[in-house]
Amino acid sequence: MRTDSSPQTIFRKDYTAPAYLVDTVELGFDLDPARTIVANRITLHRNPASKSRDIVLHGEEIELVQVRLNGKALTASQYRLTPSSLTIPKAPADVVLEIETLCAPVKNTTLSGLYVSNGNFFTQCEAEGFRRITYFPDRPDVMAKYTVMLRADKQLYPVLLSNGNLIEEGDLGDGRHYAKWEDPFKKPSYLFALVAARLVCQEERYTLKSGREVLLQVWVEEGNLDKTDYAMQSLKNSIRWDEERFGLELDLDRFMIVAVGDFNMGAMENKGLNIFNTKYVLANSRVATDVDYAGIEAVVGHEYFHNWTGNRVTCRDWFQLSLKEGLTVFRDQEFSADMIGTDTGRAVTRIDQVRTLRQAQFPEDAGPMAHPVRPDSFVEINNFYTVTVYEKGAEVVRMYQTLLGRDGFRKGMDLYFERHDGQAVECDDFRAAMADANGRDLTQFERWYSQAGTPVVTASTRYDVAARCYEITLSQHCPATAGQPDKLPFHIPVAVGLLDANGKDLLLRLEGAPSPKHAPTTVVLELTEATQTFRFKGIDQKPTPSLLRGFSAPVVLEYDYTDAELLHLFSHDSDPVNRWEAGQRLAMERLLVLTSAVAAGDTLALDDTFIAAFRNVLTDDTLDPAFRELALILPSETIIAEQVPVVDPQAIHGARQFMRRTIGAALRPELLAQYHANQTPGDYSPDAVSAGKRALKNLALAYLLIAPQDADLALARQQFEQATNMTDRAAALAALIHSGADASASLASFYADFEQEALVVDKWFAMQAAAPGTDVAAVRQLMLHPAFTLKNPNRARSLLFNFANANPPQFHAADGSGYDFWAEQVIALDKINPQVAARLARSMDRWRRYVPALQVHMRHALERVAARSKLSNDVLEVISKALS
Ligand code: 0A1
Ligand code: ZN
Repeated sequence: MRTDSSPQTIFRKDYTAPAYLVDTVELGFDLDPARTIVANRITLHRNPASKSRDIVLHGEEIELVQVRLNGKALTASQYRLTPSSLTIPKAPADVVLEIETLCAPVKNTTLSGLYVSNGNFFTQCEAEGFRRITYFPDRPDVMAKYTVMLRADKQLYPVLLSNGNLIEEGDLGDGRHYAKWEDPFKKPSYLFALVAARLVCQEERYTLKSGREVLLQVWVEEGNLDKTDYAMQSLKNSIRWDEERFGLELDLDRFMIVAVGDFNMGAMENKGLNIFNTKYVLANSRVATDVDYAGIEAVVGHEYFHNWTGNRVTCRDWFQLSLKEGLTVFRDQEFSADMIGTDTGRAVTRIDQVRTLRQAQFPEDAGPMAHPVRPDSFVEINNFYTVTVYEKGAEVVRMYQTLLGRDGFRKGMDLYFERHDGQAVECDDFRAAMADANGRDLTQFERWYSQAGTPVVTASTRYDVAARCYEITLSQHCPATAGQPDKLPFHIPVAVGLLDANGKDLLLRLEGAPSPKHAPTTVVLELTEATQTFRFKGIDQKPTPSLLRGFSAPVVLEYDYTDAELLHLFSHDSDPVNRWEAGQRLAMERLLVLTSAVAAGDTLALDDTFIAAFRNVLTDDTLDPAFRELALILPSETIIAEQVPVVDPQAIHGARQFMRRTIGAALRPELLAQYHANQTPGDYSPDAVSAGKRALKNLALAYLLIAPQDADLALARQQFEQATNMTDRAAALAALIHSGADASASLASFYADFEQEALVVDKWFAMQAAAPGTDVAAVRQLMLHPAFTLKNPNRARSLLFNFANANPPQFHAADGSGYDFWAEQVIALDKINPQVAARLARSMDRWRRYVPALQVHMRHALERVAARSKLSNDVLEVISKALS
């Protein structure tokens, strides 16, 4: 919570080295929910890189009992204590500090620091949670070796875990027991973790490629042991993959994953003791969908990969967050793609990444919270765990690989570890390793880290028959963002191909470039100036350009495609990402026309050419079902909103619904045929092929249920009742809810069947929240349901976030009631959990783009929140940036 009236902005340029470095940390915990005693013994030495002789320790919401320096208790006059720090001025060069503090984990609803969830103790220290446990220089460039002694009641907390290796355990005789853990690796405080809990585990001994054996454990509450197989399998796959792709081996003898029901984010990479949101661990076919399974694989991979990219090499300061996050997201994306293995499978994962960027990152980059991948300032670091730092950061890393090739990228990675293992470094160090390992100048590439905003690349082309030459001119500009009015050109890899009239790829020979023995069908053009022209030689007919293949850079690509060219690409492009993209462009053009027509009250129409193109892809059995499903999903209302000058959410919703309804009616026989052709009988398996079939089948069902005939409703009800897995059951229920037909009986039976499964109850709330038939009053009603609570982040997200972000027509109700509700909930959540409140606050980011009548209500709601006297820094930063 805010302690003084104006929150401080922290600037990257103000970085100074720590005055003291820590060698060892010995922590003793006497765990008690209401009164935990933490004894902390640290050895420090003065940092030669600093002139200061003051030891500055961070501390928040903890009670200091005593502090001893080199064996002597300090009196209050010998240190300075503020609500957020403990400073010992003019300290000697070598120091042993012994600090005793108290905290109350059961009262900690922020889920940062040491907290209680369902009666068990957990910690979350990234970014600045360790200071809520003990006084410490809580910054990532202070790395130390930790030994941890845990003492707790044996009955209540039979399992005592911390980082590294268990070196001792035993009974204390008074109903309590202890466990001592030692982490052999130096680490920053944000990677510290402990768990004291009543849990059980699935465990396995696993042999690394080197022959060394390690112990793998997945810890969950009793009753969930039937849901740990997939997480364990994903962990083993991750270990193997990192050995094979990057030559990186697990450096510990023991690696643990622990699931917790109350968690602010997805999971956390604490050294050797990853703590996970249950959502990313627990799965079986009864409760988890294909999307859940994919999420588990990705997040288990992500946290495991952090062991090298984040833990062995960490960040110097939090401005460098993308150094570990962008790189680790890229690694988990590559892992998921490799697990599928096929080219189209890889492309499907790539398309999903592009959708996320457009849905969330492009809007962020164009809104009031826009920031570079490496931000220059922040008020609250927790607000910067963003799609820009994570997903755009991963795109930046991907561009190195696109520019340097897979082998070149690997060389860069090897050099990065050779230089920086055990260090806390900067994004620039990663870029330098990539450049030096490949003898490349990547100076200009730095702008991807320093400049915010989504670059726009505009292409124009010219075909010269006589010269048999095809010219592509690329220009770039980047819109202004807060504090960055003018941008310099980026170094942008633009992968292109050229299709002939039959849809075949032409062999490409780029003028001025060395000609390889075999001419390629895709070349990567390097756009580094404001405008550049590239010439392809020996082109005998005017081709259709396939630009930005594989989405080779996180940019908006503008090119004046004709409908005929897009149809050609949609039927033939050998690059599946651009094939999908052509379909999205065809749809978007029409959606924009329809949106205007709805707003103007004109009659709506959709051309047969478009329907025919969709029919062709839907029925093309040579294409993967997973690809067909993606190709047939229309751009979301959020993505459409980013394309119009002034957002009228009702018009967008009306346009998109009209298009879906028209497709559903026109393609009814084909949709039904695909529905039946893509059944997955037999035992459930979450593999990509089966999941793709289910996705296509369930998309067909959704289209059929937009304006359902009785037979369609019967089909959905039958699927709902007879489903043998959650993917099909949930899809049928969602389709029924969205159809507008009475789904109350199905909703009730679903709830009754799954009320013991928290993650399924989340789905039950989420589905209702996102349905266009659910208005504010209905959401308020759902909040009164006994299973609803604001205290559990997953539950709060399932209802509130889905309403605010996935139900535009109701959230943006004309009377502003959605915004009033939003303001109330941001305020209520902020008292419990500022991090989660600040995320909900972000739902209003784009308010200035809406029609004036809505803007008035939105401003009013924002001001209502801003007027509160006791806002957290988290919410205050988001709201003030929105209003500024
Ligand atoms: N480093 C984690 C994400 C994470 C960040 C902050 C947290 O609490 C405030 C928790 C988790 C990851 O990238 O997975
Ligand atoms: Zn991460």
